[in-house]
Amino acid sequence: MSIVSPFRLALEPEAFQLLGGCTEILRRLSDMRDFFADEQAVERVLTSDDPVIYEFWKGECESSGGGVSYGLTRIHPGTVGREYHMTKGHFHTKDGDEIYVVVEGRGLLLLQTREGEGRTVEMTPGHMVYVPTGWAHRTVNTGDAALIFLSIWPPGVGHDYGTVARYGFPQLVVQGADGPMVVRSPSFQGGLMG
Ligand code: PAN
Ligand code: ZN
Repeated sequence: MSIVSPFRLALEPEAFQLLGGCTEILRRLSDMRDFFADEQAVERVLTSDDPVIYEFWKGECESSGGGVSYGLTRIHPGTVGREYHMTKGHFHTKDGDEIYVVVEGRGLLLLQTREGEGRTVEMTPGHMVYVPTGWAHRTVNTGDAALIFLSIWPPGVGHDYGTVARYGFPQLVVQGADGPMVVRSPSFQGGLMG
């Protein structure tokens, strides 16, 4: 039986960076070719730059109680074409619920089932969002500043990015004349995924 000591951690990228045992993952635009809708816009940006779209830091506490996985994500503000910066998004490969807690910034959480049912939830500081088992989730930064959020999920839950790369989400979040707009993705086919 492993014994885990209690600890406290600031919800800031710098604190997670300094934490021993935390893994840092950096997603640049070139890593996200299959995820943004406007392929021409992606290639246009990549001719001169390969910006970091988001970073996340994740750790795991192992204990006899089953443990817990946790991560802090920072999505930088901006758009690719008209689509706002976002995470790749994934299904969990095993059953496992997740909680997101918004620390700063503003955005939208896109959710979908394997049957293609979509939901959109606002992300604002001081709020949590529950992601039930079976719902793929992608976070979009619709603000002018970084969107930072904490996520907590059960250890051993794998991340399936391939299904999202192949099918996309039903919703696209794009910059409109009066701010962010959620529109139906023209390439989304629906049907059973995976
Ligand atoms: C989050 C995500 C994190 C990065 O910790 O992994 O926000 O998004 P992608 O994994 O889609 O690149 C989570 O949902 N963990 O399960
Ligand atoms: Zn997840």
